Amino acid sequence: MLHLVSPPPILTLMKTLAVALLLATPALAAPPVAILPAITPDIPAHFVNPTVAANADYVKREVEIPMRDGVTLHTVIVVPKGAHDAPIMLTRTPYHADKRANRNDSPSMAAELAQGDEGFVAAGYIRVFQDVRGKYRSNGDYVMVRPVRGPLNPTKVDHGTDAWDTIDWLVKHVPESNGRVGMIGSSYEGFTVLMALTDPHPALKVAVPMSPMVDGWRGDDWFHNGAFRQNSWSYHAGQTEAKGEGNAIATGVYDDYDAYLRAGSSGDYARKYGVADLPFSQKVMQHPAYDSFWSEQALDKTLAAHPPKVPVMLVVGAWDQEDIYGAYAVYAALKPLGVAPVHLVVGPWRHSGANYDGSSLGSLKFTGDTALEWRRDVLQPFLDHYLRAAAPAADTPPVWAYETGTDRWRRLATWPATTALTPFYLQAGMGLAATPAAGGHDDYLSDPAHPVPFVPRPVRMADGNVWKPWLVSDQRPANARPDVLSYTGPVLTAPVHIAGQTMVDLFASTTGSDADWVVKLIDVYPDEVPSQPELGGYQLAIALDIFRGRYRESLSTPSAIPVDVAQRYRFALPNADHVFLPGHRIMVQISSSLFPLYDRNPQTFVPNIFDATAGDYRTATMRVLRGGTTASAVDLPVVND
Ligand code: PG9
Repeated sequence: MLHLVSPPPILTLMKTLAVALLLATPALAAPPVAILPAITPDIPAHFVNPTVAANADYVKREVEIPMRDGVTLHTVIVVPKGAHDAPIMLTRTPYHADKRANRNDSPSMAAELAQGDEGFVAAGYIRVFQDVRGKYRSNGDYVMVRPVRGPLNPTKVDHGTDAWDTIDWLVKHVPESNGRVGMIGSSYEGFTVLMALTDPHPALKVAVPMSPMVDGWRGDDWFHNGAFRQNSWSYHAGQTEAKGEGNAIATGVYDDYDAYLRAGSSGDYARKYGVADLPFSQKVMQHPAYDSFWSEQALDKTLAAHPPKVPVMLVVGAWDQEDIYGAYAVYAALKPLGVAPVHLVVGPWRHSGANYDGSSLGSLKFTGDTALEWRRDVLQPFLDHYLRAAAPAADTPPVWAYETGTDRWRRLATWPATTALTPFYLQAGMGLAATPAAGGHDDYLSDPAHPVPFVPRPVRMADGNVWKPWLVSDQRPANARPDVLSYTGPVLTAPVHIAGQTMVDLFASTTGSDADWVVKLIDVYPDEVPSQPELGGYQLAIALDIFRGRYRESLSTPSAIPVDVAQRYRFALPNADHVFLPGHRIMVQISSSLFPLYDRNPQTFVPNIFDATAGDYRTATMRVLRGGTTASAVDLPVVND
């Protein structure tokens, strides 16, 4: 046992005196320089944790790959230990390559990389992530979705050349590779995959663009049919305030509905919170219409003009809340040309949902992990087929579509499954039927001071739990509003299967001189759903979109709507493959706002809505016509199974 014994008080006193004497006598003190320890830096220039590195089943290399103009791009290469003759999967990202290659700090490559990469790890692939030009650790200038070389990009470089130079370097400098490269990525990363196809390196053997941004005006990130998606402002802040990650917009207002409404026009919001000074915000505000700035960078058109000889699998979610347009547009552009195999996969997913767990979305539950099913059963054999010399032929479906409603994957020969359209006409008494009504109209007052919220308030667009599943959120709150018309068909006694794009054929007038039209095709569930009671009476949007009336005659040249004169608005809703089951009803909701996701239409024609002033925002009576030569309808792509 240890006994602690205090020293006798006389000894303690002597020691204290000795120390005091030493300090008080300068002649006896050591020179200060001699006793100070040397200052050495504690952060090494480069450090790889030797324990992690030794135990890991992979090796991570960081390289700066030179492009043809001398700019270097930061690239992270993750190689399974012992790999040889391995394919390379490349992702080019504006979202921080170091982070993309590091989900967890783990000695296991599968745990280190993202969930969507698990199949590649199991298959022994080399995984590569690269910061695009100008972002994070890559040099050069960042240009938002840098257009292809040409009128909008007079430089010698674009994502096509950068991908080419990167692939060329990889196949020459990664000795474990078999010289075959695939590219994969979602959204912006899907856009960079498509851009690589504008100038494909011969070693690029296969491409998988998921939810790619293709046309920022028609129906992807920035506008839908001319209506501006206001969450773009916070995207500009995050992406372009700095080379690394920018800041969130600090509005000091919890409810986005209030923040946007109080600011005035969307341009006023951008000016109020400083993001209008960002160069890309200015470009957007200078190009509100579908002019050459947008149409010449629409990638479906670029690729159709120079179809790549690389097999492609386009992937998109049925409820993709960010880029629901592009994958189908590229499929429609490339498939008929027959230059290389083009496959389409549509899962019951949100934006980029293909990379995560696909067992559910919002209130919807599926029969299994649909995303894993796709990655394991379709994607991996498809990739192996093109990336491994001795892989067996893959039986890849031309189109693999998850039929919602019946909840099953289906193998289709092509998309859409039909081009025939079956009109469902708006009826008196808020009905919906196969034959046109006799005539008449329904009116509502659209008040820009009280726009229809796209999700129930308080609206928090930055909250992923709100944002990611919003397209499957219950539409009953909108249905309850007096400024939303809801036309509902009878209870179905037989299934109605649609597979394609619903066309809106709306005849309407307004007391204003501009107007937005929001149309939602909805599956109304039975009053009771025994297997999932909370779905009783649920109003599930199958396809919805907004159309800015000033573009009814020309997408590039807006024109005022003549007051009180019926106009025809014909536009497509996003694609859907859905079965309205017996016991359900089909509903069409029509309204004039979807706020604050979309900016408000002032309902007075002004040259540029970003510059609309308070006095321009006016209430208008909207009139939806039924019957005769102005029989409003939704034309459904009904499939006769
Ligand atoms: N939807 C995002 C985006 C893509 C391209 C341009 C702007 C935004 C994304 O998820 O990457």
